[in-house]
Amino acid sequence: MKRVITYGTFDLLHSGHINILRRAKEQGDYLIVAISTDEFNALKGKKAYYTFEQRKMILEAIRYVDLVIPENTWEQKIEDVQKYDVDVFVMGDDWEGKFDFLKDYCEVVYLPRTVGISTTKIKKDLKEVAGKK
Ligand code: C2G
Repeated sequence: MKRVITYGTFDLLHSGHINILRRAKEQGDYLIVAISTDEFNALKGKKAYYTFEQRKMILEAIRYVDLVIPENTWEQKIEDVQKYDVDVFVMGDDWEGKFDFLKDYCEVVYLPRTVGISTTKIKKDLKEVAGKK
């Protein structure tokens, strides 16, 4: 059983998120997703539209996802990799190189981001539509 982990906010779920989750699952047999808590998002300078509980429930409904855990800190990754016996760590390549320290503990894979979609773009586009009404 090859175990994979990935991290993120996953707010306003979109095709870019689904693409990374599908490709992360393809790296093994079991995918763990660590979702940023609302408090950790504040540390990341992000304010998610959906609460942690809502984002957790949505991610748990995705066929590629086997387990959802909270991401509370930047420093929990090594502990998570050991605690969940992870073989592969996956992130989008906007994080290329940032988590190479995990190479001492598991395989580290950065996958190309999906071009043209982001939660920020969704929020911006919706604001423009609302402004035109
Ligand atoms: N992503 C993607 N393509 C997009 C948008 C996002 O592949 N168009 C990927 C990101 O690269 C990331 C994942 O989807 O791997 C989740 O993205 P975010 O929710 O924006 O997560 P982020 O804020 O980058 O948090 O400790 C790591 C952080 O929690 C990562």
